[in-house]
Amino acid sequence: MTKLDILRFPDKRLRTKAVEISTVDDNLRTFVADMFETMYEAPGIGLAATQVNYHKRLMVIDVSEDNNEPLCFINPVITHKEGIEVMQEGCLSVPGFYEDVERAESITVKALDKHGESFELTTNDLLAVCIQHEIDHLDGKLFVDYLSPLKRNRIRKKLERAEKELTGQKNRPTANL
Ligand code: QAP
Ligand code: CO
Repeated sequence: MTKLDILRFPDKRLRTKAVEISTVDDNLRTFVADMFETMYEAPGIGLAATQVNYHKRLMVIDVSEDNNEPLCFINPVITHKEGIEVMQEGCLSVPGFYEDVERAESITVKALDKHGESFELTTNDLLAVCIQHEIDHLDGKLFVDYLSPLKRNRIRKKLERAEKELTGQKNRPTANL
């Protein structure tokens, strides 16, 4: 089992559009297990492959209290959307920030499971919102894209500063005259 590194906004790699997966094999299942481990340890309720710099259409979700309802979606496609719901969202790639986002309240999604079997799921509320959030990642989209440019830039600047402090690459001038 391997815990994977999660890319953080505004990393450009989060803007990559993921490609479809053609074969579901043991290698992929190992990667899926690593994604679940990474998500549970974060802890988070959803993780898209894009966030761990793997640009294929794969995401894992578990919105249960006890982390015992793992859902794996390969090549997910939303086939139906209904209603509107505003929910406060966060993201492992945007740590520390939570904002209201408007999405469909109820959806039907079609995907392959980790055995390569096709399934369809109709759901609402948190799970429906989470599925839409994770599919956005596979298309290079983040929840901050739904916010005003002002809010988004504030978040970007705070995360850029935090990143510089973390890597010790703070670019300070040697002389301030
Ligand atoms: C997406 O997000 C989601 O800021 C999944 O410091 C979230 O798992 C969809 C997390 C809410 C719908 C509603 C965020 C962990 C986890 C943070 C997550 C943080 C630590 C976010
Ligand atoms: Co996210």
